[in-house]
Amino acid sequence: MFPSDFAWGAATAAYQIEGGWQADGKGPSIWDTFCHEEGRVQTGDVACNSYELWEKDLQCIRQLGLTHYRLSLSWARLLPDGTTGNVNQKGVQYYNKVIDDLLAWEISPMVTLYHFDLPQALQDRGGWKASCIAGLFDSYARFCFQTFGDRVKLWLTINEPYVCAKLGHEDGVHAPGLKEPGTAAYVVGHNMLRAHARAWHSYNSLYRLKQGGAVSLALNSDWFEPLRPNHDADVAAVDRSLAFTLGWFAWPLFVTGDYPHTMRAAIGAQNKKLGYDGNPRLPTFSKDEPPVLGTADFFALNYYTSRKVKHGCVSELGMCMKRDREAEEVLDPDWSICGAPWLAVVPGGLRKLLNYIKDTFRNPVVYITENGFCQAGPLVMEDAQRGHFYKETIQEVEKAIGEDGVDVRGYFVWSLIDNFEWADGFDLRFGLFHVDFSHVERRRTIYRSGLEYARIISKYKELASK
Ligand code: GBH
Repeated sequence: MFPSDFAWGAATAAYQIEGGWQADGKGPSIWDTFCHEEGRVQTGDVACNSYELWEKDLQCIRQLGLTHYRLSLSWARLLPDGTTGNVNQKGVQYYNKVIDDLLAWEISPMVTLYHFDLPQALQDRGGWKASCIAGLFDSYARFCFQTFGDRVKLWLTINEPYVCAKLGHEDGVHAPGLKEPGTAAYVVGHNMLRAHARAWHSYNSLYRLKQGGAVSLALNSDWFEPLRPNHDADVAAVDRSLAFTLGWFAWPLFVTGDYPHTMRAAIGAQNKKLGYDGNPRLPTFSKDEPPVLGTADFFALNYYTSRKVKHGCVSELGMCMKRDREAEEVLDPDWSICGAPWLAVVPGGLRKLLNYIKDTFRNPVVYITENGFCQAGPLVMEDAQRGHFYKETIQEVEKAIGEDGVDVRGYFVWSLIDNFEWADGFDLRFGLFHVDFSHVERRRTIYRSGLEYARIISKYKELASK
């Protein structure tokens, strides 16, 4: 049983669906730059064209019977050069319409301020590696609270700082495509926490009383288990894996105001082994800045998959996060893999992770802000396996609430519609609706799994109303 006010949602992100990359005065973002680099084929220039076809998305949302819709704002559409000195009114109008339309149908928006698409103008000033980004982000956040906060009550500042930091600045497979292993990601993660905290404090002191909303940020994490449960080294590797993903951000926000000890110790140990005598790599929070501890009004979790881990032998690697973590990920052969090679289907891992969050991060209110399953290769509209996945996953959430007492308030499927899946372009399809990218109309057609999700929602809504 789910409470009658449980949030049943689906999620998208601006760059992945909107297109209109230079429509009506939008400025370029780092993803525009990245995708236009020579050698890359697919771009989000048009994507699902939601900038022009928002009404079609609204129809999808209504067909599913969602109570909530999670979208992100394109910073560069609102503020083309990233600063509030220059506001693009056409961008404001677009998001006003989206928000008003949702509310007209009694659907609550959950709005992410930043989902990977930094204005290029700010990248040119050092991007997330530069300390000044925290203040710039805070101004943008205040602008959004001021402009949309009368109607938006659920805010996420940043989506997946882990992914921005690591894939964008360590591995270089996401924009801005930097490959600076073992250093930049820690700086970026740090600045993202500083930026988030500043925005939360702004909301808290300037808007909370009047607007009455809640502000958090979305953290992604897999669930980890030791490959050999009786090996202490594997158990310690699980600890490190959780510390280097979820703990990296959740510890400062929910527990101590600082990074997990495990993380500091592991990085310190590698610095020693490497004879590295530069900076300590993992930054320290300044006492002169607004505190990070306590700046999340709820816990927003993006969960996709699980891993077995074993103590890693990494001496052959140079300085990098993988070496710092010293944990090798192993896929359990019993877990099936869906369309993406990284996505092992493990619905049960979600319940375990939810329990870990309850126990470790002081029993917070939790929203599952993303969870999904994709297909690749030939199109399958009758995707029974995926429908089954949603059903099973939601049952795990139900048990986490009913049997374990985890305070879960909402569940959002990634994603409403097939979209631009970052480094994988349009080849991975996560949507509840198929999008025909070969035609200008970008026709949306519900998958069987979309119908299944709609059925699940209506069943639980009915149960809750009795
Ligand atoms: C989410 O990240 C994003 O928020 C969303 O925009 C995206 O569309 C969705 O996932 C689906 O991918 O290729 O082996 O390097 C989820 C966390 C972390 C999962 C990076 C994929 C890449 C593994 N993602 N990971 S690999």
